[in-house]
Amino acid sequence: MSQFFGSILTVFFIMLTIVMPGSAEAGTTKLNYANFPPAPTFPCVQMERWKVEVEKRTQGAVKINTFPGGTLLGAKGMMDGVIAGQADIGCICMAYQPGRFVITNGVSLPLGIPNSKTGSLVLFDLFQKYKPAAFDKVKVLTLFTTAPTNIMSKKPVRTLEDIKGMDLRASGGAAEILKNWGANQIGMPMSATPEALQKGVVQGLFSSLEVMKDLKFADDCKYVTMTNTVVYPFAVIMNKSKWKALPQDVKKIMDDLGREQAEWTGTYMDGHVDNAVAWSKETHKVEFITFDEKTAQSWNAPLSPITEKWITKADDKGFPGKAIVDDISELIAR
Ligand code: 3IO
Repeated sequence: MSQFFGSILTVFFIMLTIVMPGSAEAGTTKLNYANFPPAPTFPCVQMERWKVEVEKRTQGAVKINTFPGGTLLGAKGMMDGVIAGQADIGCICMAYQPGRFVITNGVSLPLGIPNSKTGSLVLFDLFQKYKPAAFDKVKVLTLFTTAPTNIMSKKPVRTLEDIKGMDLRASGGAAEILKNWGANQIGMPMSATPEALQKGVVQGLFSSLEVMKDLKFADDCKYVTMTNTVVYPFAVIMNKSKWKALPQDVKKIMDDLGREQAEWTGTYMDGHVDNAVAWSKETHKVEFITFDEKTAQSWNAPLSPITEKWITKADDKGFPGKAIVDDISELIAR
């Protein structure tokens, strides 16, 4: 008798799952998304926006659990951690491994990207054109860049003399710029910078200005020198077998979101930089140093060999250096 009721119950539950395919647990895919900097920073803001959009557009079939602040994977271990499946999705800054991501780091050359929206779309379209082999082991979900970089420092930097030998933090293409200005460039991820600034390991940094507010650098850095130089490139990557296992309609939703997310992030970044600049002036009395035309020229002159040198190095590694630079310039103009 109990066996009979057991069978009836089994049949009942099988029927229940058949008639209720959309029921809460059935078919829910859960994905872990790792990020290296603290939650208020722009890579995490765009992560939360992507999460909301994916959950909405898949009508709850996909649930994203976000891990800001390096709680699941840190800056340096992000790429290999996602390849190994320690996180399903991760956000990388390509500038932290310039030798590994040659083509996409081309956007960090001094070619005149004016803002984050342009930079993000240039990077996204460059990636689609070249499909760099460096990403063969992952699925790329979206890409974006920072706004152009400026010098944030404890002491004022008004002339090239002022920056000579100053311990300043930057990575990738931005690091090359600092070296050519004669600074003592120190490389480390953004996530390590607040402590380095507080301990006096560095006297400032070279990055986009929204961190003055988001990471409270305005507490230590009372001076900003406006150079509006290169951008930092980012990618959001997914474990390849996790991607392959997704239902076709979910893949399409994520693919369709890729370029839109790049543009959203760029637009958010540009607006947020403006906010952070106003906030730094008003609440922290930060001085913003701008150059007259003649001084600007003296700062641009040392940068002219950078692109040619990069082309030669890329060629040596088997990449079409000149074609990449020409494509970036053309994408910026578009
Ligand atoms: C960056 C990285 C993490 C959080 C906020 C940020 N704003 C600008 C960057 C660029 C970058 O990766 C860096 O190291 O300056």
